[in-house]
Amino acid sequence: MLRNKKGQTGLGAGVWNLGVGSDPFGGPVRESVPILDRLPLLAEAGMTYFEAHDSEIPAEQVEEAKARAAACGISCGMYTPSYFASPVFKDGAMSSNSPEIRKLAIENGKKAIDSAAVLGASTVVFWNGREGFDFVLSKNGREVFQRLLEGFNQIGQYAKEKHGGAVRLAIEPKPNEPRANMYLATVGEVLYLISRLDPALQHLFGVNPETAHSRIAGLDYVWDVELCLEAGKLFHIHLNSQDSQRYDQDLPFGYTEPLKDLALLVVLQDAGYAGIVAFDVKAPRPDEQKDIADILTVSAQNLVWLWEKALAVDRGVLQALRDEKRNTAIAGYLARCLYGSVE
Ligand code: XLS
Ligand code: MG
Repeated sequence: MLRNKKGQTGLGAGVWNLGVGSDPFGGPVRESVPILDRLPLLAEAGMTYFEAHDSEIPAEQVEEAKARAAACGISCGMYTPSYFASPVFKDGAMSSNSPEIRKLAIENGKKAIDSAAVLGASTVVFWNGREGFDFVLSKNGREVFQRLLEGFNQIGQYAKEKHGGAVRLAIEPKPNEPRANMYLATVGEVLYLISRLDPALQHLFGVNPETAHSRIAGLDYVWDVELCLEAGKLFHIHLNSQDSQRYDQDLPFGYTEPLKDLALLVVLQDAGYAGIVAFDVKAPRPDEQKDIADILTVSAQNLVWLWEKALAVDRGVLQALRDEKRNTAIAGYLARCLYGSVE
């Protein structure tokens, strides 16, 4: 629980965070925990909300998942259509060159909204997955943008008519992986896309920034989140860490850049962010089966510690240093708040 937070104070995590440890170079190293058996593991790790893809908890299973989650005291915070796992989406979903595949992607998006409503989740995330290209000119980028507009407009219209805005839609940017280049690569690109959607639907659309994805793009995640907040579009957030600009690592939150994480929490507190704070992390390959949830407990512990430290940051001191144009001293003050001081 995040003390003095506005709105939802519990933490969330994905059922996919507790995977079998496979990577592009090797298969599973742990037994696969059946998806619904991961719900009690998330609850024991201190999560209030679980998140799942339609490929993990399909529409036919949502009632059962809801009951299993309720039995261990958690609920669905976010649900999301997988636009990456099935071979049918190997060259994109809503951006595909094939009209049948685009249609299927839109249908899956609508179905995910219905499932989210049954689960009681207020947010459906659209991660760009395989929306992208490995070779230039394999798709016409201008047409792709129109396809994305058309797809999201149709999905937004459906959400509005069927659920009257009870389910909000958050697009999650990522610059690469699994594709060499991905459409909707950055927060700025997603905000631009939203600004081009049907004005009557734009209020349903927001962003789910992920700290590591900004880092993979070489961007600063504090500014990315500030930009979402300024636009009134921070609908959800995925926290994790990234050890430099390489492959997507999904390391524990608070691990690589604690000072920047502290600053991020100051920003969220000052903006009165009321939505769910969730982790998108990955149990590392070497971790034993019995320790599979360490990635969550470490992330949660780091977050709670940093959240408390962020509450203690004296905003008056920050403002005074800003007024005095002492930028380096601001860095020093944050470090002092983080590391403490030896008097
Ligand atoms: C992958 C994404 C993914 C989304 C949900 O990099 O972060 O896990 O959060 O599809
Ligand atoms: Mg994510």
